[in-house]
Amino acid sequence: MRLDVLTLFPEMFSGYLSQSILNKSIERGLVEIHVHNMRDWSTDKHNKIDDRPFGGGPGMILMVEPVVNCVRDVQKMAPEPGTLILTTPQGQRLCQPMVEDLAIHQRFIVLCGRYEGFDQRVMDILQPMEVSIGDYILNGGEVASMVLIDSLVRMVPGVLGDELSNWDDSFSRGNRMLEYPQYTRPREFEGHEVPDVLLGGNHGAIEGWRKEQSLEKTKQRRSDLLDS
Ligand code: 6GU
Repeated sequence: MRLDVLTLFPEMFSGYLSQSILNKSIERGLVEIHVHNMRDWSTDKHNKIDDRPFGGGPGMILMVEPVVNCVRDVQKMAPEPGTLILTTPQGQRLCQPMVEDLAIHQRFIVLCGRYEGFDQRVMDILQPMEVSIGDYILNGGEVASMVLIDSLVRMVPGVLGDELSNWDDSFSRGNRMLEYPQYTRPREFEGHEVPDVLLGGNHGAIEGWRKEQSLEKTKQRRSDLLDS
């Protein structure tokens, strides 16, 4: 999977990209991530990339020309132009089935929104898929892009140790339940004990207990998941 990120704050990605799962996946050649500074596509001598909105109002708007030029140039950096995604609170809300559908693709270009947003003609011309990560406002699309990238990368075969686990995670099409509780050593801590069933070695009983725990937790916390 190849991801190209277009942002005005490329340094925000360096900590994220050096994190172990991602870094290993990049070293092993499973994932390629390129971060581009949209400012490099400025057409102005002061490196300007935003301007005041026509009609007035607060904030600055990302200009159409540098953004469109940047996307077109980056599209040409690989054999296929890829799926163009724009992170914006006005987008379709990200969910695990959407991640599963997207993860089939080999290449993505992720445009990170900033300020009061993009000139509408960016969306009209490039027709990106617009994605939000939830009903709250962030200072920019960068953190949302990292969330999206993180969710996509873990679907790439080989990135996780256990190949099946990602298609069976909570919220996926294959599993509408929250996870059951897990324990490790010690068996007792400050009077809190590990449930006996997990220590007994009866795999049928363990599986039954886990299903029951998952169902109970889902009923209590996320009964909406059981409706679908
Ligand atoms: Cl994608 N961007 C911003 N700025 N805020 C958000 C978001 C995206 N998703 C949720 N809130």
